[in-house]
Amino acid sequence: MPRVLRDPLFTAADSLVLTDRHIANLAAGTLAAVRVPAFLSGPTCESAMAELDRLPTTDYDPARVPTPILRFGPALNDYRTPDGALDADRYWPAAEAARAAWSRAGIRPDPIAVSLARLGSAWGAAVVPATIGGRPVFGGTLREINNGALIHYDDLNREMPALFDQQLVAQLAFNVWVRIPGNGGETTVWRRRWEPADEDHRDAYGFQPATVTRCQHVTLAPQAGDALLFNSANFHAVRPNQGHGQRRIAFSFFLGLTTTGQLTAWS
Ligand SMILES: O=C(O)CCC(=O)C(=O)O
Repeated sequence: MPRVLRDPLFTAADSLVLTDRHIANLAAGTLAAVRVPAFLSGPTCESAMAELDRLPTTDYDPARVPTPILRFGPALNDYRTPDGALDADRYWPAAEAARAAWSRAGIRPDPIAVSLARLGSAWGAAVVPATIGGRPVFGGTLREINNGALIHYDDLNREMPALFDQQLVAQLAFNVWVRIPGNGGETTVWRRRWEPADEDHRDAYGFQPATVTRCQHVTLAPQAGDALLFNSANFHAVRPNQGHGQRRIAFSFFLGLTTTGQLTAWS
């Protein structure tokens, strides 16, 4: 049997306090993930759940994301043209409509605002929206992933190069859950990034399991209220909920570390 060599730094940290060091290590690619238990309080999760029905939800583009994932708020890569640009005519009206619907829903406390403020105080400077031609993009989708998510990576520098006014050196995924299934729904992050040869193992927006065979990984099963931050250039996936009628609902956005040391957010 070949010896399994492990990277001792690629671990999942559990921490009540999120720090700038966590964010820096995730951006540098050494740390696998940081989970912050009870990032949102029980009442904040419950009041968000009570208001969710007021938000207009839609599926991702089924041609790109065949597993049903319900979401509120536009995700930039659903508005990607075949050459990696933004379909601005479709994106901006959707972004404005989502902003208006979010403010009409008036969810208080606002889980996105609370999350951005905590991330900003960990980093020591406010998180600002990423911009395109000076115009802030939408940040803060709500996603219901009950049937899992394929093994995939998210790296805007690769998917939509030079889209933002800001230049990104790292991209992190932030999720905070307001509902979690009793069984299933774990998130796995592999110590493995995309390579050109992986294109031979594409599976819709994701990649076949062989892509990550024998790669070191961490698997996390967050509870409602917990937040999870990881470097989204690492392959990651979500196990389907086990059992009927269980819901897995998170507020989520990406964080980008820029060449000027700023944290930007988008969805
Ligand atoms: O829901 C999760 O655990 C991760 C979702 C995901 O794929 C992402 O945030 O990029």
